[in-house]
Amino acid sequence: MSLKELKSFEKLQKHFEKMSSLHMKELFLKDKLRYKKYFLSLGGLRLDYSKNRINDDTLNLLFELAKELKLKEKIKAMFQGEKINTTENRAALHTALRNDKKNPIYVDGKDIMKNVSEVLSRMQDFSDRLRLGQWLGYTHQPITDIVNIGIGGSDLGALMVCKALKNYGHPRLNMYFVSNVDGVQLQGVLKNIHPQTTLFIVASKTFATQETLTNALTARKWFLDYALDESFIAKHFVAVSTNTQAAKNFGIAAENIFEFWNWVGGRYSLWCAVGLAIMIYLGKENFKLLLEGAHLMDEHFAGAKFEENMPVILALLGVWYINFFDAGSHLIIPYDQHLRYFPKFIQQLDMESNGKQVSKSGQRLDYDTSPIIWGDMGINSQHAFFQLLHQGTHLSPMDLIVSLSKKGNLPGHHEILISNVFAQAEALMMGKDFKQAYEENLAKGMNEEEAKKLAPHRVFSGNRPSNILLIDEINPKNIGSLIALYEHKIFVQGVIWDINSFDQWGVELGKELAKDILAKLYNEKALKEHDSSTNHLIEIYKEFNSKF
Ligand code: G6Q
Repeated sequence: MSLKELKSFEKLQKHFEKMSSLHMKELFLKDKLRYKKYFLSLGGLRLDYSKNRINDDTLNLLFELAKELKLKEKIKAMFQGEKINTTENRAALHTALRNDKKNPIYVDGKDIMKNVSEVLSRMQDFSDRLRLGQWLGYTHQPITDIVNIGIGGSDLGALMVCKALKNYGHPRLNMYFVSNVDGVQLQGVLKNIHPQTTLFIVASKTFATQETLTNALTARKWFLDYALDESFIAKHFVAVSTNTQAAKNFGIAAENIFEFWNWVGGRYSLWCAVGLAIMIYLGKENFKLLLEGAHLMDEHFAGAKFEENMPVILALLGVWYINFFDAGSHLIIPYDQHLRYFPKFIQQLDMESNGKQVSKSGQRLDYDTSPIIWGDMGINSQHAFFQLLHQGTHLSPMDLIVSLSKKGNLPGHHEILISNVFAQAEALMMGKDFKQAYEENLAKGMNEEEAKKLAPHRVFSGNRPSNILLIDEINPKNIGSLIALYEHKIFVQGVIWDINSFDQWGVELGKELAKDILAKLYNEKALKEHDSSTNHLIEIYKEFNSKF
């Protein structure tokens, strides 16, 4: 049965017809307790979702929809390790990676918690030695620079967390992340580091990703050109992978390989060995707090009733806008400089998970799924694309994220930051009508004709939804909770849309074609026929570079 045929969906459709013409201003006027009713907190996170185009009926119908789709049972299935990633026949058990009670969780009849603990303690031992200056390079010098080579899920999570928690980073360590196969990125990093004091982490779930292996091979050559002896590689290269054999074949010593498992999706993997860079930089205690924060959100998600469940509410609000208001995008707008990579991280997490067009059973869907996730730093965006958000023709719901704590900020800066967050949300919701704009123009000294002419350009329709997510302070525990909040929000939406949030076939086709085109660029035997435009472009490239 399609989502659209469900009883609760039909009821929501009717309800939408009423709600779509209501202005939030009126809802606030009608219900004095709205600010309090639509507010939740958990650990160091507080969510104000009162500035949404909803009332109690909306929420109740959305909860009914979730119940009709057996959300509770599906959450349980994920936590218990059922193979919910059906197209790859795998569980999706990132929650097991932060299962601090270590209660057994079974995959194929085997308790996976033993392996999780073992790898975690190897990571702890390694990062301790490195941080204490006991893990030495081949000339007996402590490591000062860490280069994580990986892409997508093997890059963005570690990069985002290391940037977010820079204040907790080890003062001796410089962290670099290389993902692009455009050599400019790696060259830029190599200029700043020295082979004697650098550790490369080659992070790749499959250990078959062309970009990562190319960058790793170039880094290896750069190292050996200086160090001259292959046996020194063991002091300067470690790998993170589910494919330990491929990592060994690459030349990484068995004791330098940190394993993870196919039941951890790439974009959900920062909690295990893919987070090695994080653990080295922040230390094992802070890594533990990151896991604890995520675990707190896990327990809340699995245990709280829908009415009080942060990920469930965020997800259902998204469904409300995407499937009823036809909102095609959703914005992630952090205001704290530390969170500047957060939109990029959520972009992958959401769009790779829920950017799907068929149901779990392979039926073409007749409703929209993942919105286009976009966003950037709030203050900067206000001076750039916020124009469209206030006065454009698209409805783009958003999450505005900011920390409450001003600790460590420059005097007077944090207050300006906060006042902008609150002001934006208010302006988006309240807007400004023609009468207000006209009267303001008159007050500025315009004559009636001028005031009337300019007024439409100064009208803000308002009624534009936003969630405000307040983080008490940017610390490892709260960042753990924040990431898990979005992981679970995305899971809930996947359940509502009946899609597999844990595969990513969409990234495969381009990879295959690129390999074939690469062979053509080198005049090697290629297997595929390409279209005339692609063949033309290949010829242009070859001819252009034949001169060099
Ligand atoms: C994540 C995706 C994808 C993946 C990269 C890198 O969920 O599967 O972003 O992480 O393609 O893959 P490897 O880790 O296998 O190199």
